[in-house]
Amino acid sequence: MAVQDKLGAEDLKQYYNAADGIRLSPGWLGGEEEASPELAPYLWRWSEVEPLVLKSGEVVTPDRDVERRTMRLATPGLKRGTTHTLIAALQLLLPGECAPAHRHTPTAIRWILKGHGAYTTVQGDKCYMEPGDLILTPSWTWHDHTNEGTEPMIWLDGLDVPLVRYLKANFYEPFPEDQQPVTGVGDSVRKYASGSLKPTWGEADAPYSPLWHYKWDRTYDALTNLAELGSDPFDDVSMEYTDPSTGGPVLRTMTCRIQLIRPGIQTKAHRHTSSKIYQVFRGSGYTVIDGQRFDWTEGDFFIVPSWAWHEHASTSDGEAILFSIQDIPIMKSMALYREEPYTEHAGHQPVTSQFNTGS
Ligand code: 1HN
Repeated sequence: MAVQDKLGAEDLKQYYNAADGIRLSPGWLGGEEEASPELAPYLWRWSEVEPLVLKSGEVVTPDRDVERRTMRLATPGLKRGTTHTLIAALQLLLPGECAPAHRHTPTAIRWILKGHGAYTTVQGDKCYMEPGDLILTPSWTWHDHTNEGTEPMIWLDGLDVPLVRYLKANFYEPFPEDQQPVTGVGDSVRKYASGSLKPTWGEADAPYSPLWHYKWDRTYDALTNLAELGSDPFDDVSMEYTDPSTGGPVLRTMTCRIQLIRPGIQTKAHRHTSSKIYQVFRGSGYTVIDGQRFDWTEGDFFIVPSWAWHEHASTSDGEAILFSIQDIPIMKSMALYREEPYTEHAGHQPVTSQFNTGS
């Protein structure tokens, strides 16, 4: 190396020792800075997850100590996270229970899986949860969950906790009462869910969508209408939930997507710089991730790490619907988002292995 030739071996050693003594590290000697852990894709089966989530009802009760009864999707290689930026957890709320009000800087979404008769209150707005609904809890908004029905309620929580912790910006505050005062019922839906119309007054200037409840019937209508018109080669009939005031993603750190894979469709492979957590809302099929085949069926969860090749396929006897959260908005805000199509083998990866739980 040219620089080293100028000093004798002894002087060079002294130089490095002196630098080390005052905590300077020569960049030209190589070595990596701290990096986030390498993640392998993973899949959780609903048939295995659901019984343990239901059983968690016998283990703890949400109160001011426990706050939330959640079971996290804990990816191998991470301590408690699901990807390096996001976590997903299954939350169970039994009839008559209330998960008390609080707020935190991490942003959350709820993707409702099972049950009826429970609601989440977000900043005073009571949102009744039905399967297939998406409910947002943007950064620093008050939220509490109550089940006034007769069935156990289960939903998926998605949060950007690992990212916010890494950025040292994690703050939390409990609300003085278990429930915050209710100021409206479904008001964000009534004001903003029409999509193409919004009130002329009270312009929201919050850094997130003023609509925070996306009802399943509208979502499914949108998907089936789009299915008649077109599709994406990598994701088939794929839609992004949007902030009606900007047309952009619903949250600053996470975007939520819903995609319908028509019966018998196999998409082409691509990769992009975002991490993704999927829930199989309906149907069955498989996803090939970096050459490994992950077979999935209704209710399963799986992750696709950043920059991993992936392609999806549904079985021929029915449509499949995948919900996902992805950290694309972070990557785009830093101009770090890139995407690449897989060009060999007509766009399909050779399958070299098959995922089994515990493998
Ligand atoms: C949280 O506040 C909720 O409010 C759910 O329902 C899951 C996981 C990690 C940190 C905070 C909730 C959470 C969470």
